[in-house]
Amino acid sequence: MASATTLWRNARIATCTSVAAAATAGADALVTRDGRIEWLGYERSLPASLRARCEHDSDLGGRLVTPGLIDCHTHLVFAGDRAAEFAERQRGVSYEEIARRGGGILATVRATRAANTDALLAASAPRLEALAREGVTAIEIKSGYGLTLEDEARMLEVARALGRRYDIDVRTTCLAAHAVPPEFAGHADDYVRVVAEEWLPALVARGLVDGVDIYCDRGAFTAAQARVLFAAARGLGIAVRMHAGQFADVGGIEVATEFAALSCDHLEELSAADIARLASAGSVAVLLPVAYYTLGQTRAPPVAALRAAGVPMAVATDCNPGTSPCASLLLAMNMGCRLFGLTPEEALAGVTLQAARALALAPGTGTLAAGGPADFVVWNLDEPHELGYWTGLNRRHAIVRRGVMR
Ligand code: DI6
Ligand code: FE
Repeated sequence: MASATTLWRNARIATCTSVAAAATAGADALVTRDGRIEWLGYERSLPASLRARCEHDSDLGGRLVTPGLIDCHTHLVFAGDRAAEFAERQRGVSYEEIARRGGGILATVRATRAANTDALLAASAPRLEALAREGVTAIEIKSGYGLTLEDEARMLEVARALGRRYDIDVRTTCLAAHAVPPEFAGHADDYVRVVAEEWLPALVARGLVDGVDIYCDRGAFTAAQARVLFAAARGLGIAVRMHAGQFADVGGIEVATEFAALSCDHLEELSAADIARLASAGSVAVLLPVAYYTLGQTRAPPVAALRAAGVPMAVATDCNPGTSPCASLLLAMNMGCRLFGLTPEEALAGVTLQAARALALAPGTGTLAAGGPADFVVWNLDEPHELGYWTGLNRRHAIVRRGVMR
């Protein structure tokens, strides 16, 4: 959509072009045209010729401006809920025990299969809407509650439809390797082979897949199974990512980094050798503090070691009905700080710069810089660290999407 040339002035702009640049305002004005940032800096140095071309002038009242937020790990398309399991867990039954009894992920698979596509969309929409209200302009959405070719396709179609409805950039991830469906009970290897050889090519051919993920953990899939899936993904030219180390280190990171995974996610159980692997592969560590909180886990990801090794760290909601019934990226940022020890600037960079990298979004996305997309959030706040500070308070003032305020 074309937009007029606009000068946005009197702002405190956290450009988020680096972690340090997420700590403080580094500009007070920007000029947008045709959905992109044409110029950014301090207004006093705005060239007169460019100012003369600006058709609109928008005074942002000294407010904080950040890039549009990016939630780089969600499972927000699903039907039903698992509040009854929450109640069971409150009585002392563990998440893994509930899963072994056929609850957990498979309970949501039953509900999702039973919902028609309209119902699935209607159930999922409020979650995306809540994230959008917080200034989320790009999001990753996984399949993984269908576990048949057609039900996985429906989930991915719903994810794409939600993106169109809310004008949000959606990246879809095939997570058919989330759990072994009842049709393949006891035959996980066969299931992974069918996903790799039949479903993935079919879903890719239908244009529904931007990335591939596998739940590689105790009680889920093995590193050897990840290798089979990732080899197929590579053959199709599709990027990979991995759920790893949420409960146990089962050797997944070695495989993920061998396939240059865009990200490895969770990472509560992560060895020093794997931190070095992430660093040399350039994979993003996606931290999911709300899942950690919901499950009452006690071993946080090794954030200090990840930081020291220079591994980029992103933060995401993990929005899902079992371990993270949460549709607030601001809350995830706060928990990333308080539970995992991130600095506020790491948390902000984690939902902008680093989240964009985890999704391999177009250059400039997740930052504010000349040439990049004009997607930004105007906050009723002064300083970027206030974003990680508040709990349960959304101070979004306005969202500018492709240069248009809405
Ligand atoms: N890790 C998680 O935290 C979610 N999936 C995954 O691989 C849990 C999904 C669920 O319990 O429904
Ligand atoms: Fe997840």
